[in-house]
Amino acid sequence: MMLYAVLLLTVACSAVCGTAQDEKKYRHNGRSVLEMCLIREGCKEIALTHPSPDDPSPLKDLCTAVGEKLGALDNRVCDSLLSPDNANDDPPETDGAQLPPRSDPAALALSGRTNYFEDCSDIHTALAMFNAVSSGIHDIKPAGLESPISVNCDQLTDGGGWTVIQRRFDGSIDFNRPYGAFQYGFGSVFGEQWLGLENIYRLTNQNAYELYIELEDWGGVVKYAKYASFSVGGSSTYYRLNVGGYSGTAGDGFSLSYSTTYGHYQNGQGFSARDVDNDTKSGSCAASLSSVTGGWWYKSCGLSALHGPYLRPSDYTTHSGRGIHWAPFGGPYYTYLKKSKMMVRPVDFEP
Ligand SMILES: [Ca+2]
Repeated sequence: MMLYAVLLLTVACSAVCGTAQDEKKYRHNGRSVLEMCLIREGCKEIALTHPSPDDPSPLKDLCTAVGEKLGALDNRVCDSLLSPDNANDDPPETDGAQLPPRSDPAALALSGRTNYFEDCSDIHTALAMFNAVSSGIHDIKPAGLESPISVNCDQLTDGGGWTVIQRRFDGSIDFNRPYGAFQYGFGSVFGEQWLGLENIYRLTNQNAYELYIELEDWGGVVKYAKYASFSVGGSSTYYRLNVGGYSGTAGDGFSLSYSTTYGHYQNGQGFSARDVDNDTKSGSCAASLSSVTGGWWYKSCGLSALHGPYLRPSDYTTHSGRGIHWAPFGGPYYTYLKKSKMMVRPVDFEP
């Protein structure tokens, strides 16, 4: 396609294609004039292939956002730089099929397989192309989903590229819900949210993913737990937890250091909620008021439960049960934390 053709010209045409005077006049955010011209060609192609305002190409939004800079480019300069006459006589060895797909988000968006990015790491790559990396809300469509979903992208934490699957920070959303609610998600991308097990299953099974959990207590202490591998199984497994490779400062709340025969080891457990009991305890961890509560991957029961009631310090009594709970966090608030955020990213992501 056209975009590949112009990208190939990048290989063929060295930096000497433009004059020094042109470089100074048209350079933007550290990008060469040629790069800016290539970006503009990509945006033009997207405008042609996705002409309808209702046709959702994420790159189209990006092109609009940088349109003013692209519009300042001199057509004659771009035409000259992109002219085949400027290409080397020797054609480049590579061809489009050999380019790594993640290096060309425009081509990905145009591939016809989907107009959407698969996750926030792809969006990071696309934003980086425009020197416009920032966190924000985007529509993505993980492989296997029929419709896009709206998600928060964290492009700052630990190099960015994270798709947020859960966040709680003010207690505005009730997390005491039945299994079906956890299955399909609730809350809002603009506030507290649970993305839904079905979406998380699709998201974490299109690639090898890692998990980052950020937690904050009522004293303002922020800690994290990172897992080098994370996915959930499909509905027939009750969205079984597959997690491994802990590192971080908050401690391992999935208790992977315990023996698999011990009651706390949560890896491999199906998801439970107040009306569906997949734990190994007599009675239900998710429905218990005296211990942990809320939908989660329990065994008997475990060291974590991030979907308990939203308890402020003033709400907490010895009889109030546990709220947002991550036992190894430590400190006075570990059983009723103030904020939690869970997010996933492909393990091969490179900021
Ligand atoms: Ca049980």
